Amino acid sequence: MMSRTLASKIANRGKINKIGVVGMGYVGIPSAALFASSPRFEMVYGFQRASATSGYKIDMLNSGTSPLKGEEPGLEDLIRRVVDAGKFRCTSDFSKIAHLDAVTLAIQTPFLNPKDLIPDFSALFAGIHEVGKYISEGGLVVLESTVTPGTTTGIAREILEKESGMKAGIDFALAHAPERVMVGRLLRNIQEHDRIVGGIDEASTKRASELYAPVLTTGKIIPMTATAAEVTKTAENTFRDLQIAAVNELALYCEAMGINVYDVREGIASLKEEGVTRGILWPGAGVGGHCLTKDTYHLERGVKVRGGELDYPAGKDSLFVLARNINDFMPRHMFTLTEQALVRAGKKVKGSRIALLGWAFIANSDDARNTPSEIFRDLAIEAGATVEVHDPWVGSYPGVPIRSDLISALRKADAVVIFTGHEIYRNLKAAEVKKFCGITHPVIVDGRNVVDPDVFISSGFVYKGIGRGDKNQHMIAGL
Ligand code: SAJ
Repeated sequence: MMSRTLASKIANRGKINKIGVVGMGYVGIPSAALFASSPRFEMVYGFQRASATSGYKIDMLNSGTSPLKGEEPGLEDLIRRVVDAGKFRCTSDFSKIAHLDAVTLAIQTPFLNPKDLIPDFSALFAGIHEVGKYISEGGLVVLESTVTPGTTTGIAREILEKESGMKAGIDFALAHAPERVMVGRLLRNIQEHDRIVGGIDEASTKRASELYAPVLTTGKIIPMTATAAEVTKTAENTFRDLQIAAVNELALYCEAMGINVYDVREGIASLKEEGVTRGILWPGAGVGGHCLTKDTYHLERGVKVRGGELDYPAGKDSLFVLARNINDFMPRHMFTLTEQALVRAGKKVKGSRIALLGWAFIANSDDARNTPSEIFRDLAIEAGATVEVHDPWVGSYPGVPIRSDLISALRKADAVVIFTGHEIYRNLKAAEVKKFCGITHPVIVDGRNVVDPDVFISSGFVYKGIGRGDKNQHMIAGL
């Protein structure tokens, strides 16, 4: 039964006109731009703390420029359009929230220590405190960040009520509507993916649905409770991570059995029939990013936070955490393959020069959050190698010099190790790479199946590839 009180306060406010988006990142920027481009809404404010690390975004956005590098089709134009139209403004003045009908929060929720399931909600809570200080009666607050199930109806609600002196579900609406974006297709994902909308009560779900409906093109609203929405989001990423772990384990088996995992994958993927899908994903050098690397732990923690009785095989690890461990193992496996290949070339890791191609966690993007490349680089340096990192998109990274010039990264390399599937690496020419390495039997280790092993092998390379058991023990040409 809808609580009259909240519904009437929302009705008094009328339609949502003015919106705030807290957190100008990969989620907040495209969301704010789409809200602002909708004729349904009058004005959108993007809220960004004027911090040393991210404060620069405020002026950039207000000059109509996107701070996000990497290919983001349509985003730059859209930002320019809504800024020129005076419908979007970025600010660090959170007091403006007092005049807004709805505020969304899209702030990172990393884990401090996955082992003990301790998340770092400090940035998110700081944002929620700011919103709580200024949210007004009949207003709507939506968490878009991925959070531990139980957070919206629990700690988030408590902070908002304490700061505002009002009651969620009575004086203001509160919901969780998780982001489902991927870098490289941010705008499309927001418009085309169905939107999970989970209110703490019906009135909140209804109000949040009113907020998102205008920016959806093919996507539709899927209403549910706030906690079900939190589980949906954490579980969909956990399932993806599990699928990737399954094909990574298969790749390791194929290497041991001397066969090509990509043949097997094609075979498995060919089984198609009504209701029978074998959604097998792609093996590779590891799983990075801000989502799959942590959402399993949010789901695991949710079971603890919600405190229900869990009936589970005694002493057995969580399948989901095991999947995390397998995917975290892949960069280590890349190191083992590199070590083995150098030995085949009569060398050791110690004293060798390694060209690490790809620092971003995903192809054709500048996003290097939790990149698997870092685990490999640390192992190689620890073992006494010199590592030159190249990436066409990632400009800089704390403590890691990144070259944008491929030739200088390849120069005098004993081994070339591919970690990211950037388009540029799909066009590597064996003869050219060999020329820059300047040796007879350079090593190449392919973590994304982007090069043709036969071409490189016949050019004298010592080749290793994830899942390429059919090639990893090849005869070395010219030896
Ligand atoms: N990866 C593989 N094999 C694959 C797919 C991905 O090794 O077959 C690796 C990628 O190289 C990357 C990592 O996994 O290092 C993550 O890749 P991703 O394609 O999952 O990209 P994300 O993490 O940006 O996007 C995921 C998506 N979640 C799902 O599809 C369930 C996206 O829809 C979410 O919005 C996003 O997480 C998020 O923000 O939660």
